[in-house]
Amino acid sequence: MDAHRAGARALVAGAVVAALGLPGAVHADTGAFDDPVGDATSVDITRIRVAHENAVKVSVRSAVPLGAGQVYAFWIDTGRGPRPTYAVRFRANSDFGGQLAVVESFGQRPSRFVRCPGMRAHADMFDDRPVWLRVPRTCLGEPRRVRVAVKFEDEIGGSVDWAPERRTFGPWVSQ
Ligand SMILES: [Ca+2]
Repeated sequence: MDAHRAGARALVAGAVVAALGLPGAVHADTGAFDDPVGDATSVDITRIRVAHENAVKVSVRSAVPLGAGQVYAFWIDTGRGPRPTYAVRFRANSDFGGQLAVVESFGQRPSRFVRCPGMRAHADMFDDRPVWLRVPRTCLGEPRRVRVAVKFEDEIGGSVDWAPERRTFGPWVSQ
């Protein structure tokens, strides 16, 4: 075996160890659920993926291109009882405020806002990437598990698509 190949094998072995988890490695869980294609017209969610790591990252695939006049709304439930539900709304290709709204339920006005400088979002009409929202766990009060609901709305055409269902959360995703 030449030195180059031996080095490559050592690199692969190192990658496997990292994937199996070393002491102190971040445990992570992911969840995904599908939404029907064609259940809405000018907005149409097809798949939601939730990764719960140091941050909660929600990625949303869509069957139709993003456009102006659309609003992407996310709710993150952090647990039963007094643990809050957070809500974030943004538009494609627009400035993102970096504030999490705390809400009692779907459709209610926020009771307060949480500043979250590490929060990031992506929604670009000029690329094919999913719309995504990334919220550090520290901003969410370090929840043990989360579940997510997403609504895409076209304010011009009036088309609305919820995932998984109207005012319904998807499955819990533990950290
Ligand atoms: Ca859909």
